[in-house]
Amino acid sequence: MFVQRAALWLSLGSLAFAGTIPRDASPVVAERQAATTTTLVPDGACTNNARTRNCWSDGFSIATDFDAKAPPAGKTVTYDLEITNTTANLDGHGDKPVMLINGQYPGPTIRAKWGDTLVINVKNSLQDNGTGIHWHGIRQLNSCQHDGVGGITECPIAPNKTRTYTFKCTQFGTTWYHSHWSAQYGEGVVGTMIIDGPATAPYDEDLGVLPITDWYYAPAFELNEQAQHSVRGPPEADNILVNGTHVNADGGGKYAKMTVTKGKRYRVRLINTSMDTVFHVSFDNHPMTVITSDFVPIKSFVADQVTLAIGQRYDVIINANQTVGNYWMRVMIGTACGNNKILDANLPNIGAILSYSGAESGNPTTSGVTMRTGCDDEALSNLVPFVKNDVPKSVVPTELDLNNLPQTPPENLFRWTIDDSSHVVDWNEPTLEVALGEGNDFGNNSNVYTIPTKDNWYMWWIQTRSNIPLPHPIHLHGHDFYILGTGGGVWDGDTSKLKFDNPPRRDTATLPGGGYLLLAFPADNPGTWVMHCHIAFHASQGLSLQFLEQRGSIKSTIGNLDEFNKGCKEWNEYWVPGNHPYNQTDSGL
Ligand SMILES: *[C@@H]1O[C@H](CO)[C@@H](O)[C@H](O)[C@H]1NC(C)=O
Ligand SMILES: *[C@@H]1O[C@H](CO)[C@@H](O)[C@H](O)[C@H]1NC(C)=O
Ligand SMILES: *[C@@H]1O[C@H](CO)[C@@H](O)[C@H](O)[C@H]1NC(C)=O
Ligand SMILES: *[C@@H]1O[C@H](CO)[C@@H](O)[C@H](O)[C@H]1NC(C)=O
Ligand SMILES: *[C@@H]1O[C@H](CO)[C@@H](O)[C@H](O)[C@H]1NC(C)=O
Ligand SMILES: *[C@@H]1O[C@H](CO)[C@@H](O)[C@H](O)[C@H]1NC(C)=O
Ligand SMILES: *[C@@H]1O[C@H](CO)[C@@H](O)[C@H](O)[C@H]1NC(C)=O
Ligand SMILES: *[C@@H]1O[C@H](CO)[C@@H](O)[C@H](O)[C@H]1NC(C)=O
Ligand SMILES: [Cu+2]
Repeated sequence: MFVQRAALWLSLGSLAFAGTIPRDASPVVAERQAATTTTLVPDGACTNNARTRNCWSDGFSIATDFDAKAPPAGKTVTYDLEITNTTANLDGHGDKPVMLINGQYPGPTIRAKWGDTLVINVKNSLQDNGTGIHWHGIRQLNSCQHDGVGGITECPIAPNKTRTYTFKCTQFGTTWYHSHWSAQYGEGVVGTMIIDGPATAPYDEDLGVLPITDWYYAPAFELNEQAQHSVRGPPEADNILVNGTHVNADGGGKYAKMTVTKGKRYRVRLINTSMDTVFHVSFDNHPMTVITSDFVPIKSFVADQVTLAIGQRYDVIINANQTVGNYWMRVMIGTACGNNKILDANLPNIGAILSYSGAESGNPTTSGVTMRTGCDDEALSNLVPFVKNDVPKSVVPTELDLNNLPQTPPENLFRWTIDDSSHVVDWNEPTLEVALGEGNDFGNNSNVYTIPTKDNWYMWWIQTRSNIPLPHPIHLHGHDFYILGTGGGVWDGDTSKLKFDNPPRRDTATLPGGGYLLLAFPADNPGTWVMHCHIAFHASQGLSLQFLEQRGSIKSTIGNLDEFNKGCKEWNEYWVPGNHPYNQTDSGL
């Protein structure tokens, strides 16, 4: 083993510090404009069934702008999750150390309905790590203390302690949850979530979640230490898992299998839960009707294959109208951005089996479309939100420069920067704690950007200035962002070419290698929200920042802080300077 977890703090001493005073973004005056052009307003007689998935309940349907309203007073749905340090053999290659939720991979699917309140008790039964669970893509409207990010919205959960997360499901669709504590999600601390609601196209049955991940045989914390010292990151992944299972290069293990009945249409919820891999997905002979991107319902479109960047989700409908038999579901790797080693284990690009009831047993023999190998997102022109919202053209961009620091001996730590500062969080003093007090010292390298004015729009021009041309899947907490433009090279500053009219909106979008990404969102959710690259290793290497949104309104809107305060008391008792089994060697995210 290459244990070099000393001196991050010493090395940080030589970084360019960005100062402790948060930087203000350019203010804009335009109000958020929820366009009211949709007409579908179902009445009580309109119920959600196979032919009317656009309906939901009285006054709520697929035409509802869920950023503006959600059904009131749903049920309270409770889950208990326990994280343990154990071993598992998921692809037949042999046991490896993992950290699991309730002893399973992926963790249990959390399921609730639009408007319900989730109450999730998370117990940390690891001996030697903190933890914290982030509910990816959940807006956490007025509940930022439940976002689950150690050092930002909470102190981590100390070993043998429990934290209760409580939040309302204001959106519906498919997502996942994962540890946000250092590289821990790569150890297996991942699960899926379904919030039932209306949909933009009809289907008969819901096959549920289909999470796809890259899979490494070495422990993620070990890989993360390697990544700290290398530009590209750690060694390449060894395999993929589809719904928690796959075969390995030597032939052991098994494929996930979905069983369908001829004549029915099925919803499948594709989720990329990987550390570092882009996936292209298809079903032989079964084109997909795509109905969501992340949580946002879109005007449905038909595709032979879809591309999932890290953290992204697509819900698709497949029509079981082919000859009864077995068909491959294919997963191709975005080889243009690395991870080619997976191909050794997965040469025919096979992901799982789609099997008709009544088919003979045995593996499929079907062939499929030529799979893409690139790393760009789906074409933005395909991702048209069903509920139309426009961005005011008066919004002014604030530039965010993405770069990296030179590696310097002897540690040769590799660090990404935003505006010359590599993000590091302080687990003992989360941003939310500072924000609720009077002070302005958020710590060195806290990468805080203030967005103070309620309902004003803020626009961000993320520009690659590094000459390492890797694509970065950028993920924002607390909001869906609107994607106004993206491309290679340096943006020319011409706002007239941007898309303000119902642009794609979602919570994760790819910054093209060497290029730029233009995002906007309104300040309508007081709190502290991190925006980071979702490549686990890049987040560890500091590629993130946080928005401090409507600071003056946080205390009065987020309500009960008992769990937050209890969590910090317990963590501070556990994580005493100089007295913990391992040190923080990365950003902490
Ligand atoms: C997991 O268990 C191993 C020993 O089996 C131990 O070395 C390691 O520190 C444990 N990790 C955590 C996070 O508890
Ligand atoms: C865990 O917490 C429980 C309840 O607080 C306590 O009884 C138990 O001794 C603790 N176990 C360890 C290993 O600290
Ligand atoms: C994936 O596995 C889960 C748990 O076994 C199951 O509920 C789900 O239906 C599977 N997904 C598909 C698409 O078959
Ligand atoms: C999905 O694909 C992207 C490619 O951008 C990859 O980097 C990312 O880590 C994958 N994982 C998730 C969780 O989507
Ligand atoms: C099967 O369903 C797909 C998707 O709805 C459709 O495009 C295709 O025409 C159908 N094929 C047959 C043979 O009905
Ligand atoms: C923050 O950076 C300044 C300037 O380099 C340094 O003097 C100070 O000790 C740092 N503070 C902490 C808490 O590391
Ligand atoms: C953690 O860092 C401190 C110095 O900051 C060092 O004394 C200690 O040995 C380190 N602990 C481990 C487990 O590496
Ligand atoms: C978490 O535990 C793993 C061992 O399971 C260890 O390698 C890592 O350093 C720990 N991280 C921290 C920050 O304690
Ligand atoms: Cu990245």
